[in-house]
Amino acid sequence: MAQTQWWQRGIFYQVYPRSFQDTNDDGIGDLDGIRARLDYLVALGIDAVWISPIFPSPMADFGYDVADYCGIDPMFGDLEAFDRLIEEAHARRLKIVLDFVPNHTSDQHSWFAESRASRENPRRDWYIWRDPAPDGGPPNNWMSNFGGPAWTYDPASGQYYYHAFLNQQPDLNWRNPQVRAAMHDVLRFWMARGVDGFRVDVIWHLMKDADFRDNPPNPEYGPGDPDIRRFLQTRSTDQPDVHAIIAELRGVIDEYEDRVLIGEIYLPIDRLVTYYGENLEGAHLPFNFQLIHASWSAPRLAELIADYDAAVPEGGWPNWVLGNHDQPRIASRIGARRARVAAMLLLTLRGTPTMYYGDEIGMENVPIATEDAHDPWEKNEPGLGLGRDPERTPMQWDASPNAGFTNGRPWLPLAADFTTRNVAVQLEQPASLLGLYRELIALRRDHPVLHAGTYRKITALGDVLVFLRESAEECVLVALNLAGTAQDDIPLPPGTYGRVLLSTESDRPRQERVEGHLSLRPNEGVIVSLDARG
Ligand code: TEU
Ligand code: CA
Repeated sequence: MAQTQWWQRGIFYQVYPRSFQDTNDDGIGDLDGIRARLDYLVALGIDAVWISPIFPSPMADFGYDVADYCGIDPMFGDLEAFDRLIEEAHARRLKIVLDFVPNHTSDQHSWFAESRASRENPRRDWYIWRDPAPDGGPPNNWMSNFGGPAWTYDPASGQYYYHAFLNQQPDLNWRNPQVRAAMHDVLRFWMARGVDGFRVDVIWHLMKDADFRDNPPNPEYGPGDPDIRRFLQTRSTDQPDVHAIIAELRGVIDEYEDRVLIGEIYLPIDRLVTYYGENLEGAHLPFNFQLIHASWSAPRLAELIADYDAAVPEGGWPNWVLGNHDQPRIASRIGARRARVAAMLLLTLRGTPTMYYGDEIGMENVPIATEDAHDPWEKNEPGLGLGRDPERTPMQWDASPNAGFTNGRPWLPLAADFTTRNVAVQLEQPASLLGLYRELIALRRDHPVLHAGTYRKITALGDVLVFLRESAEECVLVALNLAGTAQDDIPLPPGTYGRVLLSTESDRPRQERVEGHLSLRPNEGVIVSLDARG
């Protein structure tokens, strides 16, 4: 087995800082709160914490509208609080990964204030300004991801500026070398402070068609779809020249030792894997969201896992994401029972796993009425179920008021079930989802084959997904029953017998010997160590 990097062996855990832990009773999580919970993360067994944006921001998109890349929003703390967090995390051998949002700034960023001041301003070209179409309308048909046209008219200077997201999030012009240099310095600023890497927001958006040609219509667009689905984003995103930009970012990352570059990319597999770079000079980990969009059946999962595993280029490292702050909770997508099987899948697949805070205790979407929505997407395109507040609710720590998240009024409501579904309760119950996550993580650490071995698809037998992880030292079989009925006839590979290392059903005996066939209960997943029959 070749020497692996920490970001290949390890497990990433996303913290949405507003909702993790509040320490000053304003109802919003903060950096001191994350620091106060580091021991929990150590006990869970994760290796790296990715923190969604904590920079000064008017919070039009909850921090994804950055007004100063080299500061901390007072809501979250200050640079001293950040340094304390880094220091205490590193003392526990935890890595800290920040969210870098290079595609757009806040409209309150001083760069944009200068840029919009006049056509002659030296920073005019730092953003994307275009003349109106002949009829006075927007320069082309590009739509905003959060509804409506992606162009906003500036009457003072008579031009439109481009924003792939809110009009409070103007896109930077990455063709401008000054923009690139300024943003490279931002990465250096944080790495010099000890940051271990970055998750790069919408990295596939950074370059747009140089001629700003229209996007083609999307033949699949239909009623109930958000505006962004009207057109295929073939001109506004995923341009061939983005890879040179990313290679430059990677060059900056590589100026420091042991840092990681993760790219957020929503694209089909064949496009996604181009973000490793032709010669692996791109992102270390282009986020793989296949499990988020998959229909949860064994044949479908077997197919997409095989497709992805085969598409990752030689020398590139795979990764898997089960949830994030933009997507419905996994427990709500597939149900509580199968969330246990999903945990086993995430932690036994080949590739770095990324977990989303609260998924380890089975947190579910919390219904938020449109009139109570915070998420601008829900406000702009109400009632389509697009809102992302439900998966951003406060972490459920214990049964005390507000789940131990805050002594104030939480910015989003707590789940109704927090007195029974919380960290404190589940830490006491080995059979809980949290108990299972901890065992899976420990197993992944103790059995290097689970993070470093090859992947071999065996088959999808009915609704049972079966695969092997293999290395020179060990061979492990994973069998996941996605059906609500028992499955009795899962054959072991010829000439082998197995010992059960772990089951999602806590009362299944460890080290149970299996010969010939494996029996699974409804929604049961097992990890079996295989040996040759002597
Ligand atoms: O998300 C990018 C993105 O494409 C999302 O709009 C996604 O498509 C949507 O949420 C539904 O899947 C990133 C951030 O993760 C998100 O929170 C930000 O709002 C967005 O970029 C703008 O920075
Ligand atoms: Ca706070």
